[in-house]
Amino acid sequence: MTTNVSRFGATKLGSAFVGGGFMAEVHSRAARSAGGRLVGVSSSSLASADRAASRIGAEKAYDSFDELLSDPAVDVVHICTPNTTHASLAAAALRAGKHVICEKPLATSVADALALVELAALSDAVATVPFAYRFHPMVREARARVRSGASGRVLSVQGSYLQDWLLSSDDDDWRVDERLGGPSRAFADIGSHLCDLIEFVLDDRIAKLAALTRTVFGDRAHHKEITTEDIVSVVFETRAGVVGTLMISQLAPGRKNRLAIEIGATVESLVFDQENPEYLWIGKRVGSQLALRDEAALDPSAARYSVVPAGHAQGYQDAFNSFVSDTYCAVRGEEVDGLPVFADGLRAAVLTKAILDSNALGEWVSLPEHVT
Ligand code: SOE
Repeated sequence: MTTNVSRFGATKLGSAFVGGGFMAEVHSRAARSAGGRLVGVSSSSLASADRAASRIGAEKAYDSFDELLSDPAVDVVHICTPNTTHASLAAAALRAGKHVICEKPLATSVADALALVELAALSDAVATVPFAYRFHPMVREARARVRSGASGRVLSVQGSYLQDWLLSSDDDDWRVDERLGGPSRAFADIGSHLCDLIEFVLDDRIAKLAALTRTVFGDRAHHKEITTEDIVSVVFETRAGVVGTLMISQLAPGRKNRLAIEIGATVESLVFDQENPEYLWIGKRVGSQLALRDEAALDPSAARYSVVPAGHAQGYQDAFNSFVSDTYCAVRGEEVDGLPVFADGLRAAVLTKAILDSNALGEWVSLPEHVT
């Protein structure tokens, strides 16, 4: 892999993007903010790669993904294409010796996700999946409080991830189509973020779950006979014995991107809401507090992700920038804590399968301990 030396003398990593939609824009802003050189874009056609390259300010459009992979100026490949293409693109990028950031779901089957984890382990590449909500400072603060024991013993968790952008049958998107999105939609798309965040903050794993899924609209504007789910509800227990519930819906009026977790522990409750990410509610029997991000008061592991001074609101793109920045730090050989890697993408695939199996069987499903 070649790297590019910036005029400041620092090593600039060459970033390339596959796909030209909303997520490619988010990735490209983050890559630029992490000091990446936006080398190029490949998409479904040269014309759409060209449009995406000028929109995000990348140097060139590639005619094909192969051309992107054979460009020695590319160090990191950002995969931002429809879900069912992720696994083969990520595998090709790893085989070409590139570092990879692959959008979630990493793969739409456990077998494919496992194969990618194994392939990444055989290379010296950094291979990450953007579970970017881990990079909100108040999430890190919650994690630090749980880890240090300040919150006491965790007893319960209540999580929800609610959106309304698919609320009506007129709303449509490639994600509803199993052939592009994979067999699970609401869970793989947003429920996976929720479970990742819960397991990350608790440093624990869901051990067994019972799920109920619902496809409200079998027909949408451009898709018929839709099988992917709009709503998922889950009851679960973790390995440490924490009991929890989840509600995941893409048909929740007024909720735009509301990922919320409430942890109930013996000393305090902790509530994080990604539509209000500057705050952590620390609930106590006496003296509850709505804590505003203030780096002076945060655990150092959380203060690291406070990127503008307290009182100057930071949010989604900042968390994403921090994720890409940490990925690039890892590429440069620096140690970073809590980077979501391909094994975390595999974990999401395992959970997704458990959700679909539990719904189909109408039974509790235990998660395999040995996989992740
Ligand atoms: C759409 O549901 C979406 O863009 C997801 O695909 C992202 O992962 C989530 O962060 C925001 O919502």
